[in-house]
Amino acid sequence: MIKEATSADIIELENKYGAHNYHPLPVVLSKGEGVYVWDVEGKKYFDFLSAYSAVNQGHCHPRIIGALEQQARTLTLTSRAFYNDMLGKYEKYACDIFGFDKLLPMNSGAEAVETAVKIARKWGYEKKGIPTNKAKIIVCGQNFHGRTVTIVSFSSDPDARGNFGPYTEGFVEVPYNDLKSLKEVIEQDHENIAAFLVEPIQGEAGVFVPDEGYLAQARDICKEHNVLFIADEIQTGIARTGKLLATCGNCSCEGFCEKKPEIKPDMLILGKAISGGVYPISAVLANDEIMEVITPGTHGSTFGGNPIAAAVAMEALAVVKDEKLAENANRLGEIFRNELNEFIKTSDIVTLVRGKGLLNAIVINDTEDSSTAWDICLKLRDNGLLAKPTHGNIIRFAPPLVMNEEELYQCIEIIKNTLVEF
Ligand code: IF1
Repeated sequence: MIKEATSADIIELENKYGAHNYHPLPVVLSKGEGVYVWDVEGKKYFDFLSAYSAVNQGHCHPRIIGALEQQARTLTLTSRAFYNDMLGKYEKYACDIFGFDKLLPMNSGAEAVETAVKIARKWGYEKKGIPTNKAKIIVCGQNFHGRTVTIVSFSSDPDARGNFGPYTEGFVEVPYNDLKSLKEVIEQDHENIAAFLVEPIQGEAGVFVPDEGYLAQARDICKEHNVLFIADEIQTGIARTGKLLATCGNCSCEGFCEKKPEIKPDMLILGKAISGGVYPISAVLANDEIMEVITPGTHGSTFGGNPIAAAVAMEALAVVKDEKLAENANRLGEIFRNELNEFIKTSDIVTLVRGKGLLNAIVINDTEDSSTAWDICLKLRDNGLLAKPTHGNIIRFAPPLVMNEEELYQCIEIIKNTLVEF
């Protein structure tokens, strides 16, 4: 009888034949359904990472898988050399939901960020009149926007950018959540600044939620100086933070929004959960006066806007609306933070919990370089819940948004019972 490969066998295989660009938690998953995943030995876990907020609709959502299967057996890829019957429908559907004139379809998040950088620069030269090759884009310290050479050129993380030079020029860094610095940098050089690129909540940095009003006032400063406000909602978007988008501000619509939320960005970048984690899909949305700088031959991608992506994204977005995932994320996020804040009063292992909707993190009361957060995640795994530290002593908690209250309370119990062991 052929021995089934064990987790150890598979880890060894990946260690030998795979580049070591990750240090995964030692658990080997082979099945996912809703809020649950199973390892190769059949052990069941709550997924509290959701593939970095890509699986907001839950693992293998039947409606999204159905759309994938249906399109996959019909027409998978035409390239954009020809039209296909799915792309226009998807572009309209998404533009109506998010309130923009146009969508440029890409595949990975980083590709969409690169696309937004290219559009901002081209707009800067052709519409704002910035002298050629002088365009600057403002970014935030501790940002994470992807892993291409241009994107890591403006990263402040030495691991992400080290030894990948020479770096792309034209980026200026300001501290996150600091309006004074942003205002200063824009005022001293506004004629050369094309855009401000920002995450509404900094995910990888450790789920930093900016002060109330930061995004709205940053947006106003940009508008005042004809600087494009670009929101990278690849991680915070698609209902994760308790609203359809983190930049929906106080608007509580489920998309298809007639109102223009007060923080409406000039360019919106989406990825991850726009496909429900079923297929790599990303997009940049903007209005005509910005998107029209893109003309035939100035940008492209073999798979960008393929029929499967169009079918999957429409269904994944419909699920968000039909199952009221933003409302659920908002309600469950409140419960999660309240319960963890109660726990913190009686524990000295956790110093704080922060987040919005179901994008939360706890800060462990130990040094950045301690292994405590990692050890806690190993114990959480043993206790049936999967999460992973972001940086050092911060553990991110981001379950699928389809979780119900009873499941959430079970997870809170697992987390509390695990933390008391430290
Ligand atoms: C890794 C976490 C990081 C993103 C934002 C663009 C991208 C991401 C706001 C690029 C991707 C992933 C990438 C993964 C770790 C994970 C992550 F916060 F989500 F956990 F790094 F910040 N903008 N985030 O979060 O999208 O090209 O990956 O599709 O690279 O280690 P991508």
